[in-house]
Amino acid sequence: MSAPAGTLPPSVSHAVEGALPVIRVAGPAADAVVHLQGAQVTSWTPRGGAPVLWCSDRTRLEPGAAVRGGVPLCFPWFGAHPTDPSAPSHGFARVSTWQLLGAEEAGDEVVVRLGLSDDGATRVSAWPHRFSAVCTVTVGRQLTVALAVTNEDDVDVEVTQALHTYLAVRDVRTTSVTGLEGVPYRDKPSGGTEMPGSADPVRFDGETDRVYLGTTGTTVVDDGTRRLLVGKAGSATTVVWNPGPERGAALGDVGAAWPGFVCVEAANAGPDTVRLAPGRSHELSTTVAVER
Ligand code: TA6
Repeated sequence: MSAPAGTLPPSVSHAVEGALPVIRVAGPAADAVVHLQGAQVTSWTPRGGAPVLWCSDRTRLEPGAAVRGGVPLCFPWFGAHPTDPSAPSHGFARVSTWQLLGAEEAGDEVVVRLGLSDDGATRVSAWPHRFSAVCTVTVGRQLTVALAVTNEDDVDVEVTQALHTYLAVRDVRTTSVTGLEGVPYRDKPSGGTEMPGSADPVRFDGETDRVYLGTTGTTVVDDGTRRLLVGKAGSATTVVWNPGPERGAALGDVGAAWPGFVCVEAANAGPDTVRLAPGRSHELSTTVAVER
């Protein structure tokens, strides 16, 4: 059953968390929460299962503050802005208010679409271009988040981006991430050192912040109690991040909770930057599914 924006299907409702408006989904196959700020999914729980996404219980639910957890959208730049240190980390999209475009039920899935385009503030930002973006969240037995961006400007634009998924794990110190074996990576904690690929899965014994370039496949996160499959499309970079104890303690909205998550991010960064000619579009997406 489909419904235009304004007339939501029965499984979709408006609510408020802290000071932020959210969309709640209670679908046949899963429940989810999607914030209008950042088009950010903060919760996805398959029916009969446990929550899959980690979200800080200390995060500030206030306009303009980045929410720590779920699936933050990093756009139009990933990480620090390359030339403007005063520009917000991971771009302005995750702290912008998106418009609900519509929601529909399709079989056992519920699809929510949100949109963002340039405005007076973004046009004087560190990325001043005209653009339109649509985020499509599909809530079902798997979660899909897709970010489609169109260059509405009359010059070529460059975009770096990520779907910065926080996955809940029992303890990151006994968790492995497979699917990146043999892939060289940039090691951010050591200043971006180029590291050779490893034959082993990624394991976590301290701050881990790795940018794997030229990656297109699925990764598997195994914490010993469940296996999460993280797929992606339109993405050439995979980022794996956990702050570890010291950096975790320095982040007010993480603190002692740092062992409870790992971020596996479908991204385009560094040499995998997306270049869009006027009128052209690009879609980045990620899927998360529970294997067992
Ligand atoms: O994706 C990893 C990363 O870029 C790390 O370098 C780390 O700082 C993290 O994202 C969180 O960034 P944030 O701006 O949300 O604190």
